[in-house]
Amino acid sequence: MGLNIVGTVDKVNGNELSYSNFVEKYLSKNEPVVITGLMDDWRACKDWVFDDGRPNLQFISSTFGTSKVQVADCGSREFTEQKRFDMSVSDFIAKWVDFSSVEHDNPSINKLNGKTLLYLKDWHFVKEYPEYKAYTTPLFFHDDWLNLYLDHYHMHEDPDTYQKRDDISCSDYRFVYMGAKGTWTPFHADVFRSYSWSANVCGKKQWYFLSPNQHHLAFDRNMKNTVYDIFEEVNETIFPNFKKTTWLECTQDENEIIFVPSGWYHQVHNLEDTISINHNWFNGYNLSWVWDLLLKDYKEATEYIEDIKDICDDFEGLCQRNLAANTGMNFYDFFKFMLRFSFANIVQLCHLAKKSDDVKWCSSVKAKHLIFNLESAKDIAIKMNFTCLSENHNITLDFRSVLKDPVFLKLCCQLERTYDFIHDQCALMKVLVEDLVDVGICKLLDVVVCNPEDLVVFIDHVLQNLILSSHKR
Ligand SMILES: O=C(O)CCC(=O)C(=O)O
Repeated sequence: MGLNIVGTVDKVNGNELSYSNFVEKYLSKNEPVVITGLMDDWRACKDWVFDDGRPNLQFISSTFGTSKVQVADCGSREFTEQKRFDMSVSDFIAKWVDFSSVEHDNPSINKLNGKTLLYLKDWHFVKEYPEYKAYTTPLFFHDDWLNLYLDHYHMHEDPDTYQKRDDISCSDYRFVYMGAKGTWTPFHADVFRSYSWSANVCGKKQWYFLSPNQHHLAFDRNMKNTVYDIFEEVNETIFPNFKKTTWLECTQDENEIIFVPSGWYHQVHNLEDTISINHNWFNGYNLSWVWDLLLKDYKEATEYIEDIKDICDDFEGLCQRNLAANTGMNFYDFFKFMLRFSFANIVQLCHLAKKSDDVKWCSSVKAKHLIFNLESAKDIAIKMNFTCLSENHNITLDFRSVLKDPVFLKLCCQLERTYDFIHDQCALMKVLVEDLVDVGICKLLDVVVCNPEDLVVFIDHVLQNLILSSHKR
């Protein structure tokens, strides 16, 4: 039975789309879109591609060949993913060239010998080659708290896995993907239920999207696993509702960028030899997706070891450790992340209030954005308040010492640059720490936040004070 395709994805010219339109139509509505016209100046599009659109594999192999990367075997499944192994870029490219020459002589080789079809995935290219500047992140995707955070902090630090701290695999979510025609990615939703964007440097991809309000239809009876390949013969006994699903389909061409919203399950096929760049990211608009996933995974982690609860000294600690191991972060990691971003948004807002002579400063687009961010952090803190986090106060951040932390101040400066760039359309400017911390926020300096409830009170306090004081000017 084929898929029931009911629509396609909007395609818009990025040069005719304003940031506020992108937010209004796609980011806040959580709808996919393909954006054209934003990759003209990318170095990757010149260096990595021949004039006829084929990937310049020789260039990539000779320039980056020694890098160690993860390669998926598209013909073999391991649990819910394709089987992966490590390889050097030059070995991967040698096998790709070899495969393509065989395939050229025998076009049906894909089906005969699917095991040879290799797909390079999740190459942390920017981390490995920071000086090379293969591309610039388009304006629409700049408000990226995930990668900004990981440039300054670790998402999860566990004494047991201390030696792995510098492991490049969780250092950021900025990737290069490369694969021959026929390579593909099985049905999934993205890590942390983040947004992603994916840009075709060369080649063509076919995307199949299932909207979040239908994702339950693709799960098994226990809501544990989804279908692996939407084109295989789906077993009706295991997946009784799959036949009711309806799909969006979309072809993404060379030099087009697709925005994948939070929680949309998708499957992707390379219709030609393809190289793509993609980022996973989240911000104030989809933070609630991250929290909802953590809560769901926490419940599953707890249920899984329920039978040892009575004999376990620190059952809650074990659940949080398992959550971090499975999902990549636990409640405490996420709360710390939220605190730092809430503080950073408060610093920006105070700075904006201080430097503006206009009493209407808080109705500027930038101020509204910062207020929105704080409101969404507050909404999540309210939800978090009903969890174990409200009882176990083992996270304490006081505003005064956070403001003295050079790493936090660097993050703040980057966030300020980001919002200047997005809203004032000025080039990415250096922001000085001295400008930022001179914020006249003395009254806030003694605030100490230990739990979600404190965070809610703090955000309310800041918003009321700043906005009230702007009316009094
Ligand atoms: O390009 C691919 O094969 C998969 C990309 C993907 O799933 C994503 O960007 O979310």
